[in-house]
Amino acid sequence: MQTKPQAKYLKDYKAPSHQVEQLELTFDLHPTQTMVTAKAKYLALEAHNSLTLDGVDLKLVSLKVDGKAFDDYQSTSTTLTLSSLPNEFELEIVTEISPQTNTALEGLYLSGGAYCTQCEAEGFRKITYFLDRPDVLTVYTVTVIGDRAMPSLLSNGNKVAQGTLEGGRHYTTWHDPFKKPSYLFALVAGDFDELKDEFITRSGRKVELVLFVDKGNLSKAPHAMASLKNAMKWDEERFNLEYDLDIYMIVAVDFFNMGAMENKGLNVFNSACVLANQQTATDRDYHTIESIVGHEYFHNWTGNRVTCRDWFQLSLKEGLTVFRDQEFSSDLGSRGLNRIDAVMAMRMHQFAEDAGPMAHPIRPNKVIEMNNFYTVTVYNKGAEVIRMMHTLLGEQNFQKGMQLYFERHDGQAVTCDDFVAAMQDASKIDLTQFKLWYEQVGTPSLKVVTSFDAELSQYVCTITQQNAKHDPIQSPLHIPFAIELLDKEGQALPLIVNGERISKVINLTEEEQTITFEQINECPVAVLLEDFSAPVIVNYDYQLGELIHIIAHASSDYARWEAAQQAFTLQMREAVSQFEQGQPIRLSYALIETFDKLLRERKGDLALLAELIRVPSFDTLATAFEQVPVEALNESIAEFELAIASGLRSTLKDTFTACVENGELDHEAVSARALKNTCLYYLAKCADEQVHEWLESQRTSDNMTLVLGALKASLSAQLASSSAAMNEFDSHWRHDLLVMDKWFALQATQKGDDAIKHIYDLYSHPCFDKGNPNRVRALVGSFARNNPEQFHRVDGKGYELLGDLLVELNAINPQNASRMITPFMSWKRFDAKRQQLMKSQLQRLAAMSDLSDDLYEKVEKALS
Ligand code: B3K
Ligand code: ZN
Repeated sequence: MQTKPQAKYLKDYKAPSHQVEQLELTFDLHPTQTMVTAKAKYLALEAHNSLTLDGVDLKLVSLKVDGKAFDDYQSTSTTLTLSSLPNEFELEIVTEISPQTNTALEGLYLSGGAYCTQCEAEGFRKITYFLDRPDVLTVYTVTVIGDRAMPSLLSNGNKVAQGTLEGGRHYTTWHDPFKKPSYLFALVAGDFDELKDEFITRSGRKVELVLFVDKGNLSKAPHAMASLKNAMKWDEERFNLEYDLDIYMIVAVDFFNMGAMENKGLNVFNSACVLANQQTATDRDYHTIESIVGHEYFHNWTGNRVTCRDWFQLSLKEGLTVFRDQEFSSDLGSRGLNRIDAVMAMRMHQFAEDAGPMAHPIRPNKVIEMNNFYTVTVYNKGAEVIRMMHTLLGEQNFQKGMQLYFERHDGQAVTCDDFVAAMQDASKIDLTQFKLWYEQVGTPSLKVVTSFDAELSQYVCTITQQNAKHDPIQSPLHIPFAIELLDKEGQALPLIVNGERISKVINLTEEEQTITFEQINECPVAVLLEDFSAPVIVNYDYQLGELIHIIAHASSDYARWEAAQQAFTLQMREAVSQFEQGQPIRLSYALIETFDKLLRERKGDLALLAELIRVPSFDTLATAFEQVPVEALNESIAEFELAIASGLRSTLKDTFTACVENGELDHEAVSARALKNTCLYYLAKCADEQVHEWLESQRTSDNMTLVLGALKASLSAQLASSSAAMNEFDSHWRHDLLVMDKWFALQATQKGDDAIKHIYDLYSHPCFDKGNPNRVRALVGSFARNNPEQFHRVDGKGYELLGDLLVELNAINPQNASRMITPFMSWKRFDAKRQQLMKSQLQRLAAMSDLSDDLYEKVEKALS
């Protein structure tokens, strides 16, 4: 490894040395020689006569202080320090940058033919020398100069001037009246199609809405626009928050490291999170687009108007904004299904992160590369922490807290403590112990023991908290624990404690707590941690019969799904030991019967039913084992699926036929398609002529949800017809790279010994490009995630494939490389052989002389 990159610590936070009064930026765009002029007024806070600015990969062209050339400065590869400065001065810096060669997609870069920027977290320093930290806020005026072949020259705020220049050039000037940190700066220049609309705010102001997409994609923009308008309305109604500028712009680009970015008034989006029509996008894509458009819009208040003091506070804006986007999706769609989605992400990804070498609190205290901390812990667990506060305070008090937070901090850069203080002061609920959630590491667990005393008519529940072993905070947390007790008929019993009726949510604050429920005349079935009321693991010895009772009767959809997950996990533990003893694997008939009954009744939400009968993924089931039993798990999943397919064959067929969908996008049609696809997935495993017909008709339909459902079913069942079907898809969709990503993702799940070779071959497919994060994630990300059989091959070829890619990506795009390394982070959870194989890939990376900080931080942690 090269010289060790330096870590930053939360405890070392120091206020900035200077304040920036205003910033004027001028960009003279050129693919390899863009000139950036930054003129700013600096004001020393306290007595400072030197100023250290951040700057990376910049060519310094000129530097002036108060209009005069200045040479009292020193630079390193990441800083520029000016000395002997007056207290107040104007600084003009000209730098030269090369967008075309910027493959890291951070700072100013070219995506297709368009210029765009990504500055969060620390990309602004790749544009000009500046105090590139979130607590330096200023007012920006930006002039963009470019070729007239690029009609749109965009930046944040409102357009204030434009005009033509010599040599086929023109310019536009933008002014953003709201003070902002540099990470929210954006610039876009290109030739786009525009979808225009408007929104009238509650107070009657007209806001112009513009969506910029690649030429020819206009017909795929209306869903994102509708989502934006829904988000604007929802934020007014639920959070009392109105938009503030006169224009809101969204630009869709093809090369983007993540989903989207909330730059003030000018969001930049990954085109995959904007473009949709029913021929090219699945119902899930539609849902994702709505939620991401909402998320970025909601940042305008939670993130932009009130921002983070330092990057350790990232969850202040991300946890809160994820909570808000989850609520938005739940208010507009199905609350139960949205909760299931959120919990699946927690279990599958966040619990794994918590258990691995990258485990960190939702407010991390040590960071090498900030981009490595846009994690499921900061985002999703952060959102769960906000949700717990919401549960403890209730909607009304929570909204009072939000109002106070904005009253106190609008226009400021603040900390998570400031947020909790507003919640506490507004609600008068003591959150002192609760705040430990910001520091604790790893997933806490709750051991639950219950007993029933018929004579006393009491049901006693003893709950013991245990912090994760690697948690520095070894003391009890404040945990809202929701519980429901079901009687034999499946009715929810009133919860009576000390003679008084209590609510579902119990406050756990001690290491061990005993709750005695009174007036209970028969042993109930307990629904524990209902609605996933806290991000914890519950250990309780459920019997299969109890879980089946919950599946049938619990009052919340979430709890019924959760019981099905638990039932599968319980069965999986048995299956794994059957496999290890060389016995046949069985799935309980009682569970199959339960599913049969549910499918026959077809009550409630069909999409929920589709989720309920689905065997959990390899990654989800893996979390239930200390050491992941790869072969046994793969084998058991396959056997379970086969058992459901054959045991429920005629019911699945009846269900498939009964699910009529009208091709629309309303919840009913979406749910019907979801259940149809789940049925087909199973049916393909024992396909007869009729099933083949159904597969063929879905595959050739003009609805992408149905097409993909059919393809996935055929591939998973390894039907002979699937290879021709895949080829046909390829030739049909080659012109649409976002659709081809679905094809790459499916290719990556192919079984059989030549799967690996197949992926290496696909690197030369005309649509594939290692520089495009969407393509890489579709093919290799999906391989590592959704093809456990091949990825975890004992000959190590799967690991080698990922290792090879990481070596290349390290040079092309370190952020993407760092995301793709995730599967290796859990190497210690596998058997000795696989541990060795994964470790040697990590060591191979560690030995690289040009290892990026992004990968260094993870490799070092994984190996230590
Ligand atoms: N704030 C951005 C994420 C930036 C990631 C930088 N590596 C998108 C979002 O969370 O809304
Ligand atoms: Zn966000």
